[in-house]
Amino acid sequence: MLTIYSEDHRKRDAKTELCGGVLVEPFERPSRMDFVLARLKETGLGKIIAPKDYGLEPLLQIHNKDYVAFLETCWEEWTAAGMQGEAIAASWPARRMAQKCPVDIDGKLGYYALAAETSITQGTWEAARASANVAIEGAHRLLDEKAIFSLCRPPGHHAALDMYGGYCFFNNAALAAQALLNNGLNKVAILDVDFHHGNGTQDIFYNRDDVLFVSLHGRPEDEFPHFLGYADETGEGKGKGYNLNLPMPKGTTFEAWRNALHQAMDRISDYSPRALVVSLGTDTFEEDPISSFKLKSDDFYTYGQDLAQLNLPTQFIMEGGYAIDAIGLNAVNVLQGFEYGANQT
Ligand code: Q9C
Ligand code: ZN
Repeated sequence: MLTIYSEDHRKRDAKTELCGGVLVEPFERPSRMDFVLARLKETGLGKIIAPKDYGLEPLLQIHNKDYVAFLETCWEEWTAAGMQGEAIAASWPARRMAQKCPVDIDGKLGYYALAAETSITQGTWEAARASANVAIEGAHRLLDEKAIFSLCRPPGHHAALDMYGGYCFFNNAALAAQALLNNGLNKVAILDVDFHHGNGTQDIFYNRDDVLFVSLHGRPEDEFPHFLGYADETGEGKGKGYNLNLPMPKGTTFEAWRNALHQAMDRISDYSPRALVVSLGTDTFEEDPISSFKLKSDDFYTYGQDLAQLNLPTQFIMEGGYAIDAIGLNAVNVLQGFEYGANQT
């Protein structure tokens, strides 16, 4: 399987994450990629190539112009305002307040942030752009390949039309799906197996029927992003029936999770898409420090094999996974399982 990867992710190297009332070293850190790269090399999964730069145009098909401009200048504005630490949102346009973007950088951060854990720093823009390019390159390559691994960092599935947070800035899976559509694959399914609900991806495609979004995740009652991901969110307008959420309780085992996966796969088969994008987070792993499902490393191989049964051109997009020394094993297990399964069918 061909992997797309950019070294530029290293420019995203925040020192702080707001967690439990203190600033900690971010869970989403550059070394995550080293474990995936090491495992890719160890297993000989395939070639690893860098993406081209696709510029801002594809980003503007998914995100608001003013949001993209904010990300580009945020760090500059923050330092120009004389702030000491990294840029963190501290106030929001909450219920019954004006939904207007202020001029002040503190106000802008609150306007565009969906959560406060994600600090914006020098290099965040460059890394997020590189991650988007990794996703878009992968989508273009899927025209000639059966499967692609877009090794994206920073992750993307929490980023919406005009919001960042949950470690995400651009929605890489959405960018990939849109690039596939632009290339004439007229129906695309996105399957999100990251532990967290892909609120950004859901939001972006909520009123569209050309992209089916299906997500397996920790229940919003218990888990981040807390305010989206309920089972009764099924889409709106033309998109009615094209959004499927399968929330699960803390402690969910592979057996229960796999049943949900098969339900997700049935819905995807019924849709008959031309391609599949998998938002691949490995934070469902039992040892993940911020999640609460119970998957073991072998389970990732098993479900990779299951996914091959859909028999679709498939683009895997790296999302979360914070049990850092196991992220390579778990992610590549999915890819190896998929390749094994694809050879059987
Ligand atoms: N104190 C992804 O997996 N909440 N994002 C962390 C830790 C935010 C996860 C709570 C989790 C975001 C792409
Ligand atoms: Zn996650």
